[in-house]
Amino acid sequence: MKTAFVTGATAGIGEATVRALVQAGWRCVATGRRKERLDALVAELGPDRVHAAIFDVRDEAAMDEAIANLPTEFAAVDLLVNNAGLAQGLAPAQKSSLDDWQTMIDTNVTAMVRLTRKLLPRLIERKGAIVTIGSVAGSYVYPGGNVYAGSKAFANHFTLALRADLHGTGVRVTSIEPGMVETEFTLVRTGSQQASDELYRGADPMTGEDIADTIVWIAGLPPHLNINRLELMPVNQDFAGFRVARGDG
Ligand code: NDP
Ligand code: 8X3
Repeated sequence: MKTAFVTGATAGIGEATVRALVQAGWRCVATGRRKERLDALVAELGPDRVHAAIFDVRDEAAMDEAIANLPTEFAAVDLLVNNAGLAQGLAPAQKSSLDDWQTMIDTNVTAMVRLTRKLLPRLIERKGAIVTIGSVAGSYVYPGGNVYAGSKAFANHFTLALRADLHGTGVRVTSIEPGMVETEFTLVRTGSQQASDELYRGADPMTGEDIADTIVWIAGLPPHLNINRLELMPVNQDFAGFRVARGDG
């Protein structure tokens, strides 16, 4: 049985990915800060299939401890799903909070590259795979996207750069770049369930399960085949965004 290491498994895309991978025959290390949610996943799917690693991805010592304490049967990692991440705020750059910006950089960029670097030797040994959840926000900007968009452009591009460095190792690397997925993402970003409900209302957004199924499909492809980038959107969202500001009001 193969092992996946899925970050951000307490909600949304990550939680759905753990369920879908287990259903497809994988065992998973499921990470996140909310212990009760990870405990519930273990209870639902079984301790032989899910190991809960409770840590804040921004805390390097806690990350090291979680990796060092992996039970033997979960320690040989075949698939890393770099999913944990967040947006904070939608204010324009000139009104944004620097603390929010730092949190996004620490989580979406620093923690993601750190964990990837720490797990690379295991992934190379197993000729495994890395799937990073970037975003369309890394390719198409929108007002208030600022540092979130920048962090996801980094995630998208770092993932492609990994492909180059891992040339010849047999490790497959994929950047998944979704548009609107209804999860806790907008609740976290805005702090408002109402704002979240309004954003998704009538849009028929993608679900965590949609992205999870895509990850399972990619992870199950034959070892000679690599999906480099995959951009997904709900049919009701598109990427046309040019604007003109006129001096005459
Ligand atoms: P959710 O808010 O539903 O889930 C985010 C997950 O990330 C949670 O499990 C959360 O766990 C974890 N996480 C956040 N910060 C930390 C931290 N400091 N330490 C450990 N875990 C952390 O959002 P999504 O499922 O939507 O987001 C998953 C990924 O998908 C993110 O990288 C996001 O940028 C990306 N994405 C989302 C899109 C969307 O429209 N929803 C579209 C494109 C990309 P906990 O809080 O328990 O620690
Ligand atoms: C999340 C998608 O469009 O809200 O990465 O930025 S979007």
